[in-house]
Amino acid sequence: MADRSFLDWPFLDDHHRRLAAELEEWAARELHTIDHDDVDGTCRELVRRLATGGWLTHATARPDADPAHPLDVRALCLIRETLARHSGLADFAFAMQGLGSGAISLFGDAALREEYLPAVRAGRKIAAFALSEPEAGSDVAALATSAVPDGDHYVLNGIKTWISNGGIADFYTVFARTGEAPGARGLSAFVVDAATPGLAISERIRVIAPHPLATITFNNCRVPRSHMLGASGAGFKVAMATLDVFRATVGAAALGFARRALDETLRHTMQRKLFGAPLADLQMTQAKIADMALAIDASALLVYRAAWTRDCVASRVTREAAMAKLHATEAAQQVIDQAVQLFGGRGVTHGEKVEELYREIRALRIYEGASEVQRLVIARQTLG
Ligand code: COS
Repeated sequence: MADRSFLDWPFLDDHHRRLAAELEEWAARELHTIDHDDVDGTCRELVRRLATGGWLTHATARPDADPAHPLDVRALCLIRETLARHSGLADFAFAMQGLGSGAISLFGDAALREEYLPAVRAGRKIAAFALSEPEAGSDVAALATSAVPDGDHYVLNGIKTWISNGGIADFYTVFARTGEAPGARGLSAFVVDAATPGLAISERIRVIAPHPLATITFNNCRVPRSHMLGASGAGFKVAMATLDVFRATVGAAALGFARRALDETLRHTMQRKLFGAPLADLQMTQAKIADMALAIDASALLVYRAAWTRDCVASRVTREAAMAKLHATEAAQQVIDQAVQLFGGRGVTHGEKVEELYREIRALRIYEGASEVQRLVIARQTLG
């Protein structure tokens, strides 16, 4: 059982502690029968179960939320950490309901919030975040998808790729160039229903840890003006502010994967005999376990510091969120790699949890801002 002492840290309130305990119980009961063969079907089923369990209420702004703090970022992190420890796909399903609707929670007007957020909470609509393009992933200001005003609509043309939930989403938060100014100042954000004529899934993408992912094309896709999020030309800031919230939660998911790897390692090294004694008796094993435990605590401190800062101190946590994501994802990769090493041949065998974690963790160092982007962000914030 993963270390729970972090729940007593002052970053968290009692309602977070109750939430963590309830989710732990729910996850142990509901997530052990996840079928990974039909990934789309499994994700739909997970969204349904997460909705029934009431967990998706935390993925969106509550109707009565303080406008300055529409999301409880500590709750988001606790939920992602816990789900990731039990099932990578359950974490994915929860996270995408949050990220895909995040810009609506943060920037949507009353009508958009009312139209989409209750449906996301109830699992009736699956959400997705469509930012990356074939020629613009890290450099968001270079994105080329265009949105041209035409009466009461904008007409979208372009390609988005590596879009999580692509193919199963009911709507996409899409960032496109509206051209008010060059670069970052000429983008806007839109909510686009998947059934809108002109939106097509042009390719499904298969990845090392399977989850729904696709390339989407927009061909004269007409989106009502009322579906714009925030002001026209403010799309870059909408994207960045949304990522500021969700990057800390990516760190939390990485933390969940790392804790699971440590749990698996402790069980294995205490049972497995080597040279007539448990593997855990070897000092070389103990050095690895010490490094793993230390990396996990350092990640947890950064993740919950970022979440607490967003909830209680500052509306902008660019630096804290970047540090949390960078450290937690890179550290989790190391922790899981050590776990695989200690499992030996079993560690690279399909069906072993550590083998699955080894594949699951890799994308987290890339999506929602690669580690190199996080370093750039931290350096800029530090240089002032
Ligand atoms: N919150 C609010 N505003 C922000 C912001 C944030 N976190 N970050 C930047 N801005 C504002 C800046 O203040 C600046 O505003 P002004 O024009 O009013 O001065 C504007 O946005 C442009 O910022 P900046 O000059 O830093 O933009 P860059 O083009 O240099 O981009 C990086 C910076 C690389 C950091 C950005 O493009 C990024 O985060 N890229 C990674 C994107 C990503 O996560 N991709 C994965 C897709 S999602 S799976």
